[in-house]
Formats: sequence, C-alpha cells, structure tokens
Amino acid sequence: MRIDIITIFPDYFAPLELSLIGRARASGLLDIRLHDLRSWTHDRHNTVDDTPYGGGPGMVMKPEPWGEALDTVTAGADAVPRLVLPTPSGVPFTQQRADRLAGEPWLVFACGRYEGIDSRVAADAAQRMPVEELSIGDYVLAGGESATLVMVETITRLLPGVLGNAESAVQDSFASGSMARLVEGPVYTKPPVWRGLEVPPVLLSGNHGAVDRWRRDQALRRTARNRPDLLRDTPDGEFDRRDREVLTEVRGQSGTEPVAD
Ligand code: 6GU
Repeated sequence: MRIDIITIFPDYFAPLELSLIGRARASGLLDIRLHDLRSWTHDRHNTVDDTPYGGGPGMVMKPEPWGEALDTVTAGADAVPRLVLPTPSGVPFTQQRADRLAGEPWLVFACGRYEGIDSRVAADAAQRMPVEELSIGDYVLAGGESATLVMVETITRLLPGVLGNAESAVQDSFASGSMARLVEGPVYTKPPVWRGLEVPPVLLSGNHGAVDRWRRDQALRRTARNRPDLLRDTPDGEFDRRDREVLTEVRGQSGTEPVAD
C-alpha cells in the first residue's frame, strides 16, 4: 500500500518510523511518503493560511498550495488515490471503515490546521478522485496530524504481514463481522500471583470450553459497564441463555467500577 501525507508538520510523523509500521516500510510492504505543504508556497513567508471570508475567528488554509500539492503528489501515476480529509466535521472513522480503506492500494491524507482547508480544495479534488472527510471522534484536535496517525496505524496493522500475529487483528475488540460486538475482557500473564493478586484460576485450568465461556462473561460485563451503546445495537438473537444471565447480573449492580472487573 502507498500512503502520501501532506502536512505543514512532517516531523509530526516520526512515529511512523517505529515498531511494526517502521518495519513494514523498511521491508517495502508499506510505502509512506511525507510532503511539506509549504514546499508548494511561492511567497517569502511560505504562507499557507488567510482570514476567513464572511468573518469569524481563526484562519483558513489557502487553496492554492493544496491544489498544487495534490496535483504534484497524484501526477504521473496510472492509478487514482483515495483522498482522506481528517476533520472533526467528517463521518466517523470506524473499524469497518478502516477495513475498507485497508483494501485500497493508495491513500492520500491532507492534514488541515487552523479552522480547516478552503472548501474548494475538496470540491476540486473530487472531480478526479474519491474523497472522504473522516473524524476520529467527538472532540476537537488542533489539526489533522494526530488523527492521521491514528487512522494510518489502524489501517496499516490490518495489512497482511504488518501485524506480527495475523490472528489478533480479527479477534480484536470491534473486529467487524456479524457477531455481537463486545469489547474485550481482562488479560493476564505470569506470574500467577503478583502483589497478592491471583490470576483467575479458570485461565490455568486447561479447560478451553470454560476459558472461552469465562472470557465471554467478562467481555459482556465490561461492555455492559463501559459501552452499553454497543449492546443496544446488538440483535437479541446474538445472546444465549448464559449471556442473558450475565447481563441481568451486571445491570443489577449499581454504579460503575471503571477499573475492577
Ligand atoms: Cl480528523 N481533525 C481534527 N482537527 N479534530 C478532530 C478530528 C479530526 N477528529 C476528531 N476531532
């Protein structure tokens, strides 16, 4: 997969040299190219912003550097990339959307700062390539850079060969599919007793059926406490008799204990 990132802060993306993504880049599995938007400015001060038409606070990113940047980055290729515009006004970036984007051969991320990018940039680009405005959550960041890091990590870890263990990507909390979406329960490793705290004995029992059931109980409990919205979206038919017992029990418990399970 090829990913181009256009930003006024290329240094913001140093983390993409580390760990799994860094290794995937070094091996040629991932081709990530960073571009400084200011290299497409022509004035002495490398200006990328201006005051908003209609008035109001803050500054807006000028269209000309963006137009030239996108023309240059997308030039000379047979393929057409998908353009991602990170913005708090976008449609929600979800695991399902990440799964779809992971199937694309070429993505371009255009990182806006200030109050956003002149809207004609997206309108112009959309005449030549698919464009999607994506938000990573209901809060406001200072710019699209950290949102782009989040999306690039979420997408690229799904690529064959990027994640160490191919199983874990499909098993995660929020892995898509038709099954009930539950967040994952607690995990443990050695030692069996640490600071007086025991690993739940069922995990040491060697009884795989009992382990699976216990894990599902824990996932249901944690989902009911932390993400009741996910359970409301799940059809009743997805729950067995034991699931309903667990949910009835946790719903009868008052207050939320954010850490304890
Ligand atoms: Cl994609 N950008 C900014 N600036 N703020 C956000 C966001 C994106 N997603 C949530 N908040």
